[in-house]
Amino acid sequence: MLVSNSARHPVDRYEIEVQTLEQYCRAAERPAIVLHQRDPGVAAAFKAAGMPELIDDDGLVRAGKGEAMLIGMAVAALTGRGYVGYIDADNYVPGAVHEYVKVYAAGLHLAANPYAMVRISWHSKPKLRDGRLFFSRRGRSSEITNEFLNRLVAEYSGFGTEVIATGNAGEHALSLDLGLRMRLAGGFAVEPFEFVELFEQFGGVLESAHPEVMASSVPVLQIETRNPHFHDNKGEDHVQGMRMQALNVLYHSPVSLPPVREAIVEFMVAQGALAPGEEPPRERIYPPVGSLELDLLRDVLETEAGTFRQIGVAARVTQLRPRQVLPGLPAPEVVTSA
Ligand SMILES: Nc1nc2c(ncn2[C@@H]2O[C@H](COP(=O)(O)OP(=O)(O)O)[C@@H](O)[C@H]2O)c(=O)[nH]1
Ligand SMILES: [Mg+2]
Repeated sequence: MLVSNSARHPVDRYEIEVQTLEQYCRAAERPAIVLHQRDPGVAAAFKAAGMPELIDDDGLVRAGKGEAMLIGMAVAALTGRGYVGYIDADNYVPGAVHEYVKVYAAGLHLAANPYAMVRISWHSKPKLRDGRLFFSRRGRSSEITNEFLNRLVAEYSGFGTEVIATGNAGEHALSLDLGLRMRLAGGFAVEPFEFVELFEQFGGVLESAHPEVMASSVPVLQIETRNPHFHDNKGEDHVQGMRMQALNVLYHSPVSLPPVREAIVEFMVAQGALAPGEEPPRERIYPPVGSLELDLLRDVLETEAGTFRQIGVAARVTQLRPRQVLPGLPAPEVVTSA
């Protein structure tokens, strides 16, 4: 599935993406679903399905990575999928993506648990340094996010740890049985918040709303790949923004502890990202996708979202049934449109 937020003017980049995907689907005999995040019909569908929080002042779904991932998960659910795996769109090496997908499948199989997540820890990120490629083992944002997540784990366990290696992992997959129960954060807070949300809901510190998940535990498999992660370099400001979004969600979590909060504020002030005495801002946290009325979402997507299309072997997509995972959701129906 492609959830795009690419520009449509003056060049319609979205249309180019769709054409490329159509060619791929024809050659590979694979189906795909596409939509544009800023299609007014997509906003109407999420509003109708019960998530008005996703809509901005222009009446469209907010721009942001977490928002795009939420759309992807909802569409996966309404077409009957059991799992969702995410791939960033700015990867320069198709072979690396192939490896991610195999790792997802292997990890979810090995987990042997209905509530499982696989997160990719890439082997290295190449950077240009003095005209040479340097295969750095660490990412500028991940390093910080992981450090503070590990600090939280260490505060609880009493043991220093580096157990969390994938706080910012854009490449990750999970079962929908788990995903539909999780709240997702907006923007670049989305990946680190997944850990925070797992700690909150299933960490055993707060009471869980899902005892059935607690009973089986939630394995998170962090798997290191062989291929380097070669992607678009968006510069220092982008990295700084991403780090702070990660720390904001960790700071405001009810499972965060005073020493961790203090260390976060100290770091932010030292970075010039926070004035002394100020509190870190809050990120947007959306309700679980499982709370959406999926039949309404589908109806409005089909009737109002002009960009929402199924490509390729249509029959294989359309015959799937929406999942009914959480109690209280309306009964699933067969998806009928092509
Ligand atoms: N659909 C959509 N995707 C987004 C948006 N923002 C970020 N992304 C996706 O998130 C990926 C990661 O963002 P990027 O800026 O590359 O961050 P980095 O790789 O962590 O430095 C991008 O490659 C996009 O695929 C958005 O507003 N909408
Ligand atoms: Mg990137």
